[in-house]
Amino acid sequence: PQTIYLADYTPPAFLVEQVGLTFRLDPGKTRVISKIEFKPNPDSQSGEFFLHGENLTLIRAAINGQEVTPEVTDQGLTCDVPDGPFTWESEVEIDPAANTALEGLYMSNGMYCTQCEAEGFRKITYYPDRPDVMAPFTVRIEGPEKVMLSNGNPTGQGDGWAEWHDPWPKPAYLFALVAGDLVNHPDRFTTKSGREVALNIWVRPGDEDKCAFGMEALKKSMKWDEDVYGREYDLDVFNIVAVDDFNMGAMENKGLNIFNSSCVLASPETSTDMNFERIEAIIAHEYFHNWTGNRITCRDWFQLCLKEGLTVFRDAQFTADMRSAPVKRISDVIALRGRQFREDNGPLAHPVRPDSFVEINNFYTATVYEKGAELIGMLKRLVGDDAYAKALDLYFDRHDGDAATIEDWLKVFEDTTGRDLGQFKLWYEQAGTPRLSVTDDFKDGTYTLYFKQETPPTPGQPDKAPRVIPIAVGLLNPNGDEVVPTTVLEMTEAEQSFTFDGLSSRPVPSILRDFSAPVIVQRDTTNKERAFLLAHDTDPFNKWEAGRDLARDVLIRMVRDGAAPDSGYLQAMHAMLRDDTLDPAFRALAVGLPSQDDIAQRLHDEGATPDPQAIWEAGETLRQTLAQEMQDTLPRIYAQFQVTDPYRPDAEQSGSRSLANATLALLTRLDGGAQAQRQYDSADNMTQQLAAWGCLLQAGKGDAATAAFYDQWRHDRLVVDKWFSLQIVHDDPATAVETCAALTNHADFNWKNPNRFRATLGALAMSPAAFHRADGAGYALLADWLIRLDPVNPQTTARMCTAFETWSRYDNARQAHARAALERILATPGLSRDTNEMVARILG
Ligand code: HT7
Ligand code: ZN
Repeated sequence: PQTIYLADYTPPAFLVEQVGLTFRLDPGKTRVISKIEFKPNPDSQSGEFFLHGENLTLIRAAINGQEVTPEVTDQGLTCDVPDGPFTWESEVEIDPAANTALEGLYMSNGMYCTQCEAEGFRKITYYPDRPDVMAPFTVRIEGPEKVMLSNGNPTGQGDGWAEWHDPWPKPAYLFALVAGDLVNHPDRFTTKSGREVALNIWVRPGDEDKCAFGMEALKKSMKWDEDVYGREYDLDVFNIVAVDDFNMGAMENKGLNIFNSSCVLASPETSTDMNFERIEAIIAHEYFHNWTGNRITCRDWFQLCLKEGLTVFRDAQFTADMRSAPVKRISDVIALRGRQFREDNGPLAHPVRPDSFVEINNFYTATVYEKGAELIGMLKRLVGDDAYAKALDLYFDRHDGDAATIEDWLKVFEDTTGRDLGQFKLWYEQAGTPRLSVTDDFKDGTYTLYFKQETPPTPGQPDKAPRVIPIAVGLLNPNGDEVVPTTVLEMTEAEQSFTFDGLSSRPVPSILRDFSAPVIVQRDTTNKERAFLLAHDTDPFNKWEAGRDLARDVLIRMVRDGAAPDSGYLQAMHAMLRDDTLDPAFRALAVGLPSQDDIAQRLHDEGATPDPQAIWEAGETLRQTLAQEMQDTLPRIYAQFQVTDPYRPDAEQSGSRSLANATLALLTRLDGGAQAQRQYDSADNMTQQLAAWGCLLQAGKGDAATAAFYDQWRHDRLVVDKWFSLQIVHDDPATAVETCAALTNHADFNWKNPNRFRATLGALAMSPAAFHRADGAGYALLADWLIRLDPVNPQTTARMCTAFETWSRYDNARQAHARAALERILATPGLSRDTNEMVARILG
């Protein structure tokens, strides 16, 4: 397979002035007729006319009305063209019903649907399918479908046809078409300049009652983007469609966002509080792309973080404003460490802006998205809030309508602030998570912090230069008062120290407040100091972090040294749980343990070989001990945080439920599931029902609830996904592989549906002790299914290969099993480019 390099970028030979498309819909043989106005690009040296095209049957082609016979390959076509502007016409036939890869035009439950990012448009018609070719689109759809949608504004419709015009020049990856038997949940929004926008959420009949929350989220997002970024919506309609078969969460097509139904449909009975929060965030994310992604797009796919990092950052700001900022920050850091640090530490590590790829779909990663967002956060911290706002205004002014680069992005900050961001750019170019070692010293009233940064080698990048790291620091007195409020230290050297004068006693440092940079802090400290910070730190993130560090230390000692759970930790947690001055959502997060994967990574970093089963057992023991330590408190907290008001998925109520449910999980370890059974029987919302069922499963008392849950929800595909998942996630690791295998034989296991596949095999991959079982059964089962899925859906297959990315940290026997599974996948005849690239990189 061919590797594409950022360094090889050249501008397109031809630009597009206008696109006209006609679709004659038919499940097995849809006709796509295109009429495209091309003009030579004065910035290009090449005169070669090349159009991408894959899996297309060319019926006819013409230039300026004259039939032509292009040279066609399986990648596209070339053709002689006249000098100057010309009109290209083609007619192709495609087969949406046979398109199981869910890329291009495909069918989902009888509905036509598209997914064009990154390179799906070339499966619809011949076109220069690259993001730096932008054009207005006019689309006519012909077919018997009740609803036929495309981008932009509707311009006409009649019996069997509908026409749309999108005046905003856009790259082909933002094209969308949806047609089917859909019903809408309508609403309206008036923009700040008075434009009336018709809003619709389109769903399958029967799902109408699950749209209201998504619609509110959309209106809040529209208002927030006006208020905070001054960005107004720019079309007369904004449509969202829910689709059951979708490879990712959602897609920001101009004026016609397409959503995985799991990321938009919500009701209290069928969705958890976490589902509601995620839906709100994804709706905001896709909406915010209208400016950061659509109006300003990426020059090429290497610049993906330009739109994704910024849009993730914006959606995080939105959630922080709508809900609790500290809880959002803590949850984001948990996710970042769980997915991005893991990626940065393994064979798939790559820069936020990669410089080469084989298959771009493999680069929609936590590094591009989440680390990309962290870079924006650091930039904002370094330049300050006012300069950030000015730079963003300049970015929108200067680049509206452009296909831009990271250089363009950094330049607006340089021009706004006069700062040289050359060193900051390393964050985009160097892979790997910097280790920040910290030591300190106190003498004659002066406190000194010494920092050293080091980034381990990553594939293709053995040596790293020091980066600029904003380190937010506060200092506390031994009595718990803050003597130095949050100060941002700017580290630019490999080793650097900072002093604080005039202190009467040695302070306790609170380092990397609010997680001011995506680094791993390494500091020898005592559990006494951690407990002190847990009790006194004024920075909510570091307060939580102190508890997390304590728990990690305790777990590592338990696994590595066979130590008993530390009593200091137990007491600190107990005090925190009882502290009614703390937000319940914060308490729920603080009482949680670091993930098994986190412990495995830390042990590996220390040079030890992690044993996934021992890590799981230590977690179980620690939870059991915590429950015993808190036994007098748990019933009170559980009762105190029962919500009696009608269900609302807001931060306040969901915070209470999360604490009550965290307490229930501990209580279950004491009462064997009696309280969980009562909660299960009386639950009137999915958050309560699912939490109770999870506790029962964990306690080995879940059989009746498992059957009842299925009977109650078998008609609801999104709840059935939960039913598949939970049985695996809460199973004993000794039997979870067999449970997963048995579920793949269930009549409802539709493995071609990505949600169901992820709910089942993804749940196994997310359960470290089960997936990394010593006999290799977890690896073998996943490999079997990935081999089966690959010819049907390469994107989802390749994505799930990441389950193997940590394989080399385990013992020789496990490594041999994992290698055998990976090699078996790699040896599969006809393996997709997507999966081939992933497995080859994972094997190293
Ligand atoms: N920009 C989108 C990324 C995307 C995608 C979405 C659905 C299916 C396949 C996809 N490939 C890439 C989603 C986003 O980041 O907002
Ligand atoms: Zn996005």
